[in-house]
Amino acid sequence: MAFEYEKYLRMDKIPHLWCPGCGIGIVLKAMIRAVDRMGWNKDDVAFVSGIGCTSRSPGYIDVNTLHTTHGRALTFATGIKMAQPTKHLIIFSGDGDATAIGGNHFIHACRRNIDMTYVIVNNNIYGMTGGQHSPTTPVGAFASTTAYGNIDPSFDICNLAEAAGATYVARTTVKKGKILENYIYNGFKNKGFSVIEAVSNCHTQFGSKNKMADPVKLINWINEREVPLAKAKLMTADELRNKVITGEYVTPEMEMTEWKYYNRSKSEYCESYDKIKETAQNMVKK
Ligand SMILES: Cc1ncc(C[n+]2csc(CCOP(=O)(O)OP(=O)(O)O)c2C)c(N)n1
Ligand code: SF4
Repeated sequence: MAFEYEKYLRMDKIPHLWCPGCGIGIVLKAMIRAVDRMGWNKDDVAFVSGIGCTSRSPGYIDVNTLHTTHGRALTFATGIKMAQPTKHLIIFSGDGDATAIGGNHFIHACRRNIDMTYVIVNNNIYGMTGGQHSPTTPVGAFASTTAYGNIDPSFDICNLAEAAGATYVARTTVKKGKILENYIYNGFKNKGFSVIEAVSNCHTQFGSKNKMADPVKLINWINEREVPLAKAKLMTADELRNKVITGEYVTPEMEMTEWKYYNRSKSEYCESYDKIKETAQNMVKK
C-alpha cells in the first residue's frame, strides 16, 4: 500500500512554493516516513527551522512547528527541548542557515549533545536569496557572489559535526531516499544530538550558474561524485577532492570504542541539567 503522506501534511498549504524538481521534497518525505516508523504521536513532535527554502518545510508539516529566524533554529529548538524534554525535536536547515550565520550554534549544539535531530539540506548555495555562495559551495563553482569561481575552501559538514561532538552523524544524497529515511530514523533513535546531511539539488540557483539548470543533470552530477565512506578511507585527499563521501560517520556504537571520541559527553544534555536542578534544590533545602 502506498504511504499516506497526507496524514502528516497541512494539505491546505499545498501546493508548496519550491521549484519543480527541488530535492527538499525528497528529504521532507524521508523525514515523514522516519517519523511514522518511530510511531510517535504528532502532538509529541516539534519541528523547527530557520529561514531559507529548506526552512519553509514547517509550513507544510502537521505537527507542532516553529519557523524562526535565519541561523537560529537550533537555539529555539534548544529552548523547547529544555522546557519540554519529552518532545521529539526535529530541525531542518539549509547549508547557509546551518554553517554560515548559524555555524556557531551548530557546533555548540553538537558539543552539548542535546537530544534532537538536525537535518541539513546541503544544496551548496543560498537558494532562497538568489544564489550567493555558502560555506559548502565547492572551490571553483559559480554563484552570484563568485562570478569568477569560488576560492573559499568548503566545510565538510559531517567532519565538522563529528569533531564538535555530535553523537550520530551521517550523509547521503537525495538520489538515495530510502537510505536517507534510514539515517534520519537512526538519528531519531539516538539519545543525543544527531546530524543528517542530505546533499541536494538547487538547480534554479546553483545549477543555472554551473551549466546544470536541469534537476536531473544536477542530481546525476551529485551522484557521480559519490564515494562510500569505507572506500574513501582507502583513498588519498587528492583523489577525494570535490567528491561526496556518504555513509554513517558516527554511531552510538562507535562512540564506545574509538579513541577519538574520548572527550564525548556521556550523558544527554537535558538529563545533565535535571541533575543540576536536583543538586541546586537539595542545597536550598539544607
Ligand atoms: C539575519 C538574516 N540575514 C540574512 C537573511 C537573508 N536570507 C534569507 S534565507 C538566506 C540563505 C538561504 O540559504 P540556505 O540557508 O542555504 O537555505 P536554502 O534556501 O538554500 O534552502 C539568507 C541569507 C535573513 N533572512 N536574515
Ligand atoms: S531556489 Fe533552489 S532550493 Fe529553493 S526551491 Fe528552488 S531549487 Fe529548491
